[in-house]
Amino acid sequence: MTSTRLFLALSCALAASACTTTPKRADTAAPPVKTAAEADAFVAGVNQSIRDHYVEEVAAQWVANTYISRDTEVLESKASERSLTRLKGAIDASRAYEGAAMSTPTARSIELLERLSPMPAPKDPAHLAEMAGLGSRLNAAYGAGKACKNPQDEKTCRNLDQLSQTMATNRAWDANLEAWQGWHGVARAMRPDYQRFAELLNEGARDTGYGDAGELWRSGYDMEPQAMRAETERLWGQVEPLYTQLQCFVRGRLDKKYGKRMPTDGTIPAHITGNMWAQDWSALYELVQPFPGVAGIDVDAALKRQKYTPEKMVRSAEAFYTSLGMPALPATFYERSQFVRPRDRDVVCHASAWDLNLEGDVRIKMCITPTEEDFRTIYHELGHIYYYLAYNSLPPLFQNGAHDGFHEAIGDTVELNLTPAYLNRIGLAGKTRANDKALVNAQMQLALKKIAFLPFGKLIDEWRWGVFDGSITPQNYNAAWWDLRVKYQGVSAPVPRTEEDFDPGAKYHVPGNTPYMRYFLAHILQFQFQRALCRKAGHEGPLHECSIFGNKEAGEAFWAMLGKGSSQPWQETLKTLTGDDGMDASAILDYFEPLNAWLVKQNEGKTCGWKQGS
Ligand code: X8Z
Ligand code: ZN
Repeated sequence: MTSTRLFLALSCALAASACTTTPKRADTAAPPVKTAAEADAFVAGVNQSIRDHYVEEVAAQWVANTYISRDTEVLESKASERSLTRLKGAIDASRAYEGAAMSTPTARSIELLERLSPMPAPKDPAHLAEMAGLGSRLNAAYGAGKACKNPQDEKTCRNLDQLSQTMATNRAWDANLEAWQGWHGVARAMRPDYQRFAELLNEGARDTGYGDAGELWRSGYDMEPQAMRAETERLWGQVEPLYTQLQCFVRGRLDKKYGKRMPTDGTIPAHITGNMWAQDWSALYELVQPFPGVAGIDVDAALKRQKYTPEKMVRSAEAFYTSLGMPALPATFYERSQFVRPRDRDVVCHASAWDLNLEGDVRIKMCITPTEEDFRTIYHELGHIYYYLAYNSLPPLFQNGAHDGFHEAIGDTVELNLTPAYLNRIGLAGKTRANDKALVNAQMQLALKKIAFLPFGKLIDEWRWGVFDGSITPQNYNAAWWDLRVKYQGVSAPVPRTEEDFDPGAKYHVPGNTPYMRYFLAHILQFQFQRALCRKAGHEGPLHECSIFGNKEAGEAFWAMLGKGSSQPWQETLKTLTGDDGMDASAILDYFEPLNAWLVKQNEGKTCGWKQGS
């Protein structure tokens, strides 16, 4: 699985020469010099050990996520404890190779080892066990979470799907507030566990040689951790003006609808964005559509009308990938995946993609309903699946994304090709006439997903980095969370919050311990990838009109990139596909220029932006 607690693609800069040395640590005594052959053998041994244990460990995770119970939680946490202990042993043993001459792939493998897990292991075995136990418990608590009017009566409970559906389909202020408060109430109980969990992650990070867990997470980008932080600032600076325009326009429409109930500080209350976390505003399209008379695209209605089953939705997404020349999914994918929410047990419904054996036993775990949102998420998940398949022939240590943002960007790139013309071609949209108004409508629809997400994508880990480095303390977990929500998103809490609340825990990736900056990076990268693929496909004209459906040249270049896994610094991988030297928001900005121009005009004379700090 891509967001697993076991494996994570994190890598560090290495010279591109054929032979290099691993950096020496100042605090270690002079080690006996190892030969390059010994280093190769060490790495081969680590790769073999990963293969030997992988199936059992991931099987435990799979059942813990698809059948939540006390027992599967025990199995998962014990498997994770053993796995992290072994990983720790390998990391410790790798210190003997510091300063030794070795081949570039071997040196890179050793570097990757340290950052393989976002859950670094404390030296103290009791603490390691405690950390693994908390990780499993938090994950299960999220998966099994329900908001109950009467906790004694199951029938009064609603799970996340049901609460989310209310928020997406019902525009009534009070109904949305009830759903929002219900789910955020679930997270309160996670607070003490999370606090302890964060302490243990930090202990593990320090025992591995990092200042704190955030520094370890930021070290996975082939650059210094502080340069990585600066990079996220730089990218945010590029896209912030576009986000501010969107926020301003959407807030104006919400002001019209909700009148006096709206705050006067320019922020949008989190519960009326159509999404539990205010990270995707697609559900507001009806309310904000620029040209109401001009036919928009209603994929939701088409999926329902045509009685799309979950499997049919998945096969439709698969057909896009195979049209690019990528292989058909193995039969076991359809036999073993979880497509729907089981009727009789709790599961973690948050969508994920898994590789159960590093050699083709790939699966997704979702709770699919016939909605456009789920249809698009399937494309996203298949991006992970095709990445797994493309790099399955590499050694396990290289079976990861070039960086974790790459992994998240693959399916999203393919999803960008769901243009009105393509949707028409597969029968999910009528014939749309291309004109300026239809274009602005279509761009608004996409921006409510892709642009609205950007500040959210950035702030989650800004919060966790702060928790890990101590600048956010348990006494102000929740207040700091809302400071960031206001600062970046211009989204505010709909009702007063206190430190009894633990609103970050309402978002899967916090109890699930999945680093989140990857999604911010992916939202920038996917437009870079799309621009490059469209060039390969010979597309001329504006980027938003391009669909690479059926294009084998683009497919080949894409597949070649996936096949590199994490075997080289991501900068090289990016350059080969795109020619770009680094991540850059110019592609996303170019893409949305028609909408941006329209928004700027609409917002003329308005005071955009919002007040920060209370
Ligand atoms: O978690 C996901 C994927 C699984 S890797 C469904 N995403 C983020 C989220 O839901 O918060 C995709 C977009 C952002
Ligand atoms: Zn993903």
